[in-house]
Amino acid sequence: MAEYQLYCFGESGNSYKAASMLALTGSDWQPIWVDFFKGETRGEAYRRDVNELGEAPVLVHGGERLTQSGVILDYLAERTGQFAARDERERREIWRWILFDNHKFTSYFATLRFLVGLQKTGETAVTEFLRTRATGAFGIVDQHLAGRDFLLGARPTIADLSLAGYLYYPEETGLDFAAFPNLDAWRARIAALPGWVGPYELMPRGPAA
Ligand SMILES: N[C@@H](CCC(=O)N[C@@H](CS)C(=O)NCC(=O)O)C(=O)O
Repeated sequence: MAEYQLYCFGESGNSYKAASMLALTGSDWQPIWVDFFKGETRGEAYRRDVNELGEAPVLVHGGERLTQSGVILDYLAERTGQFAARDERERREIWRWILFDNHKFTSYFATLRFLVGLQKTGETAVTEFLRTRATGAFGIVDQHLAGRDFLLGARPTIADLSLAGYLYYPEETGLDFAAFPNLDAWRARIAALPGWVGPYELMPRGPAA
């Protein structure tokens, strides 16, 4: 059995945040596929045995079971010493971006992609609202990245892996990356790191995918 087990599924960018960290750090890990589209995360057994929050990702490491991608990233940074903060100030800066990611960046963009790209809802008031909010969050990150290679400066950290989690999926969202040149160059810089693998190559997808 591998050292780390990750409950995940290919379409989940939150899972991908953890999976990409495991890949980029050369960790010994194996995915455990979660059948999200058949409702596994909403089932009683999953909430009882895997994650009471009813979400993926979940990282299992020996006797540890961790949930929330930010917590998993922090744990792996601490264990591997890679993509980690070098001091307390950096640690706070990393958490500032991870919290922004979870609240404003991933939350709006991932929901937009889920509705437009996966559920194919077409345009609605909800998708219009989400695209406006995602565009605002993208603009903030794009501006911050002007003159910086990565969120904290010259070196990539788990903050970058958190925010970039949903930026490699091919599904349509109606959001144009060309409008955010710093963000677009930054996601390419992350994809050029040694050991980087895209989400659908790294994590299993269901039989219907
Ligand atoms: N803040 C959480 C979000 C996790 C999350 O929303 N995961 C989704 C998949 S991307 C999920 O499992 N949703 C299950 C559900 O809503 O039923 C994290 O970063 O881990």
